[in-house]
Amino acid sequence: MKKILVLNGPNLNLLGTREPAVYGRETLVDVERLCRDEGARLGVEVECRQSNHEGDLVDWIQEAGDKAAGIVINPGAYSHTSIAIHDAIRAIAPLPVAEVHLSNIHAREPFRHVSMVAPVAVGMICGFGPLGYTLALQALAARL
Ligand code: CA2
Repeated sequence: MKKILVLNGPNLNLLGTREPAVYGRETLVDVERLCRDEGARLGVEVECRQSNHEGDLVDWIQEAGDKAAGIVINPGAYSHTSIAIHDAIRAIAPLPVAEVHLSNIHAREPFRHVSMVAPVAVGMICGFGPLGYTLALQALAARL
């Protein structure tokens, strides 16, 4: 069975504990369960990982180049700053990467309007909360 890696970046381990008005009430455990359930429905294996460290995300993106059919990534605040994550995604091309954000980054502070990941992603979904992860999984599964 083909595998899709779902990666979450810094502070997303805090989901459901603070800032519910921005990020909702669902925890990371809830979001990861939603992703695995959607994977089962789509007939793909979903493996979920979260890290607060940029290098972990870079290592996992590189690994996925050998063992996964695609990546769904919410790079958190690294979306706006990380040339390292941009380069790692470029390095595994043409493996498809879908970028997800829970919040609508374009309706927030100007520093969130730019994503370093968007130019190397096949697409980006933002503003739909956890549903965005399921939409991204559907989009990747449709390409397999
Ligand atoms: O909207 C998103 O998914 C973000 O990637 C979330 C990041 C933020 O830096 C991006 O601009 C947009 C922040 C994740 C922080 O998550 C928290 C969750 C609960 C409490 C505090 C932070």
